[in-house]
Amino acid sequence: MRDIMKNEADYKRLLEVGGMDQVPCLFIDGKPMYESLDIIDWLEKHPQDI
Ligand SMILES: N[C@@H](CCC(=O)N[C@@H](CS)C(=O)NCC(=O)O)C(=O)O
Repeated sequence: MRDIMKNEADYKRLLEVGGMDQVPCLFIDGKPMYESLDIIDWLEKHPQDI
């Protein structure tokens, strides 16, 4: 878990990789997923990865 309000490097990474600073964002194999409903759906389908 990263907090972009507390860690500038994480903030920059989110912007660079994802193109925007919207949260929440889940990185899956280095790729950003932004929408919370998509994130919840993915987490429910991959409980072993939490
Ligand atoms: N539709 C998005 C909305 C997320 C959202 O509004 N995030 C706010 C914080 S709660 C945000 O990151 N605002 C700054 C921005 O969009 O750059 C979701 O449900 O995940």
